[in-house]
Amino acid sequence: GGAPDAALAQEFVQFCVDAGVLRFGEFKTKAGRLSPYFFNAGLFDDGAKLGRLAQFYAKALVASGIGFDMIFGPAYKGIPLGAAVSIELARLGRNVPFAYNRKEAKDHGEGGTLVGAPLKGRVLIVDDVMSAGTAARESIALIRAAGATPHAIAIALDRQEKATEVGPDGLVRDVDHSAVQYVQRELGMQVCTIARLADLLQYLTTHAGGEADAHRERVLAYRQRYGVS
Ligand code: OMP
Repeated sequence: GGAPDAALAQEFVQFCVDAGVLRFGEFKTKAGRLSPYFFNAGLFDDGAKLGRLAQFYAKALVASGIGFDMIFGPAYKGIPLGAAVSIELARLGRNVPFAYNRKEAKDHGEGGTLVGAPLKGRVLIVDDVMSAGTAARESIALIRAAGATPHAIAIALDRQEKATEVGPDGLVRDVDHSAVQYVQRELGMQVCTIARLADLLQYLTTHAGGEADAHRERVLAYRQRYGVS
């Protein structure tokens, strides 16, 4: 784990802005927060962009030194990501099994919700973004239920914001740590991230002037409200 490589992170943020994957405006997150920026991995929408994205994940993974036995791509967005990263790692001489899940169980044919290699050993989850941590919790539960070990998570962007939890009263509340910090500290998992909110802010500082200044102000205000240190 650890902080992402600063130069790789800047290169990645630039790539995401150029591809229109990283946008500024007003967006509602899954946790119901009004965000001034949004990372839409669905917009890595051609072979060249997916290939380049996979290279970023692979570089960050190799640099992290994280060991794992197989890759799991959670439905839906993690499926092409996990596939692309598996292909890139195999190209680099590191061929590992790959699996993914369906959101709906099939009632015919192969049955079940898991597709691909059997889940076993130390599993690396490949996903797009971590915000409040709901998606990560679901993947971890699924891997455990299959009898395998959720060992590490690779994501493109760590939004570095407060995770949520369901209190004894059944209400969802913000907590003082991020989802990434939670899976690292409480679950003992390793997290590999290509870029974080801090890298996005660095990018906006480097590209100061014009629209970037206004974006930076709004992102700073958002971080003030929902961010963690
Ligand atoms: P959590 O499950 O709250 O960690 O949110 C992560 C998920 O939110 C991602 O897998 C996306 O589906 C979605 N998301 C983005 O894709 N990009 C963002 O910039 C923010 C979110 C989000 O809704 O928080």
